[in-house]
Amino acid sequence: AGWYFYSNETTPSWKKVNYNSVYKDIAGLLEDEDYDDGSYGPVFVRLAWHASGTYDKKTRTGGSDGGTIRHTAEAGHGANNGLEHARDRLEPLKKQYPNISYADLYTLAGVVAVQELGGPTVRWRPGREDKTEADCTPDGRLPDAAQGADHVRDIFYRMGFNDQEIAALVGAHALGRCHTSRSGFDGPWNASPTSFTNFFYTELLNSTWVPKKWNGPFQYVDKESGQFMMLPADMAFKKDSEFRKYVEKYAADQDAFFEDFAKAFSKLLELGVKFPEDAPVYEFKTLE
Ligand code: ZEM
Repeated sequence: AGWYFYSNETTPSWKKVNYNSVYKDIAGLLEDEDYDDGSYGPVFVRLAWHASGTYDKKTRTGGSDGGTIRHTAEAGHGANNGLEHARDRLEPLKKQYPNISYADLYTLAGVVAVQELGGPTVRWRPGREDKTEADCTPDGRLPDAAQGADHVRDIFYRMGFNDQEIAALVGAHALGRCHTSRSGFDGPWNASPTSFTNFFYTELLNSTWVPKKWNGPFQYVDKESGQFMMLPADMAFKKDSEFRKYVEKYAADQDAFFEDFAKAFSKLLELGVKFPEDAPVYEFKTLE
């Protein structure tokens, strides 16, 4: 007795968080009629993806563990422009749940957004730990929208994905839009940017895509209305025959897309994470 100098508090912080409650509170932050198309969902998905997509399987560096995307060094990478909107929106929840790591909060926000905007259930585990600015990865690990299939493969093979998984992941471009103030590109991919659908694939195949006439970076618009867009990297999924097989499959079969997206997105959010052995897998119920 009286031996223990250290606190006898043994519960790790990740176990002190009610994740069902965090899920509900993130869901409560999605809608805002004054922001973009009325929802923070798309930018939450992009935050979760960019937090995770720095992973390099060879050096086992990067990934969502560490929550390093919040540090100036990484937040300042060009590809991460605009993600402060998502981080700032989530910040009150970090105050409300001081035991959740930023790394868990940002990845969970992506899961909530996918599910609440009508997408599939995405399996998610807690237990990521935050790291310091020194753990930020160098710039250049995320894909460049101006490039094609070879570049897309280089980037996603580095993370450990195959062609099928890459084609499933890019279906997230059913959500949200490009902002000239963030990436330089402009416009939404389809008419329902706050619903998780297989419309990325149907639009890609069924619309005629022509170069946009403007002074901005090279991109495509649909010939008929001029309202919707594709990035050069998106068009690679139509032109490349291996990617296109999956585009055709997911355009024809929304259930197949949902199933494959859920698996690949869950894998993305876990790249490089050393989870505690007793971290449970959550399959959250969608609200309402
Ligand atoms: Zn995106 N993405 N992305 N992406 N992305 C943008 C927006 C969104 C690429 C890309 O360059 C861009 C994945 C893959 C790839 C989302 C999710 C996912 C934007 C526009 C660009 C330029 C940013 C802006 O201006 O606000 C490229 C080249 C990709 C690989 C081929 C994957 C994988 C994603 C998730 C699984 C989402 C949801 C958006 C919309 C964000 C918003 O704010 O509306």
